[in-house]
Amino acid sequence: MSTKLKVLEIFRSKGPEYVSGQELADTLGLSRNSVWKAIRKLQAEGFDIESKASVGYRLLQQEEDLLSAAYIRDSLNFPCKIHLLEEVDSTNDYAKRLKSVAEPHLIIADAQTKGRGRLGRSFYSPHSKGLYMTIAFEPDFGLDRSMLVSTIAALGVCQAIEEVTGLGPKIKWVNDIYLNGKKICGILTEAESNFETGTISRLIIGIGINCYEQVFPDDISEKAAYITASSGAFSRNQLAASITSKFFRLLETFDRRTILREYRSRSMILGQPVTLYGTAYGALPENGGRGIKARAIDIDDNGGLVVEYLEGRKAREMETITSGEVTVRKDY
Ligand code: BT5
Repeated sequence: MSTKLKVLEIFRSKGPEYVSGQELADTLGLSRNSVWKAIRKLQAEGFDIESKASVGYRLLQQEEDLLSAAYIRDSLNFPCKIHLLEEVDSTNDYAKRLKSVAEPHLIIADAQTKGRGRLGRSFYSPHSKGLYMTIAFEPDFGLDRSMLVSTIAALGVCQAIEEVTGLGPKIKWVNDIYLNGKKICGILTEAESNFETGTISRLIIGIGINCYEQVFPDDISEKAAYITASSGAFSRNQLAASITSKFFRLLETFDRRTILREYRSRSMILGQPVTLYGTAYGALPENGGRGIKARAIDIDDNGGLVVEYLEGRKAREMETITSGEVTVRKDY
């Protein structure tokens, strides 16, 4: 971690208290001049650091949790091109427009005007209230591994939220993240394939997290939630960096057994009565579909959901599903 980030961490841990330059220098084992330079850099990046003669420095409570490409870049220990945008249609669409992603790209926007969900749905993405990011890269693995990418993304996001906020989120298959029974995050995984070679040329992992207090539109107000009421309680930069690091680490080690074990232990639907929606089961719930009743039994080795049908033609049969929408039944 760079000196700048270490200084920032100390400020965050001290809250409104001042820290003297000497204390910073002693804690970090550096000269006061190095500490001063780091503080100047942070100020130049927009961090509001107050200095008081013969007392020290403190980080003033930011009205907004500012996004900083420099902070994120310094937190990652591998090359990654970062695009920080004030507003964009969709970070996933921006990633598709990039000429090359031979080196991984991370696109983060403070707001999206056309944030997308799965199955043609939209994702509400207001200014400064969430983390809307896309990781785009060229995979050096084939289709077999790509099946698990969504699973890995959901797991990485959970681990990162836990690391940065101390909270324990759950996963609703396939990759919605829930806190206290409400959705705080959605993930949209897209791939561009090369028909000639039969390989995937680009993977695009879009992650939207409701970080801070916000008023949700009526159609989602019952099911959506945010992580915390106070803006600045944690840093979106730290969360973005942590998600990116964890995602690539899980992908690189690709320890299928460990990944699936942890994914299962974080699942909020295993063993539960659920309703399945999607192409094979009629219309989606928002279009009046009634779906089909089933029980969620397991997650298979490719991240598919093993279900036992509780009604219809296949009642009492088991099947693995790989797409669609699942809701936990409350009428049970
Ligand atoms: C998702 O789809 O939840 C995937 C969302 C991915 C969003 C990220 S943001 C960065 C990147 N760029 C994009 O354009 N997208 C990605 P799905 O499981 O289909 O859920 C969509 C449904 O969730 C909607 O139909 C609403 O019911 C609900 N929803 C919409 N906005 C929400 C929000 N902010 N929080 C919680 N639920 C929401």
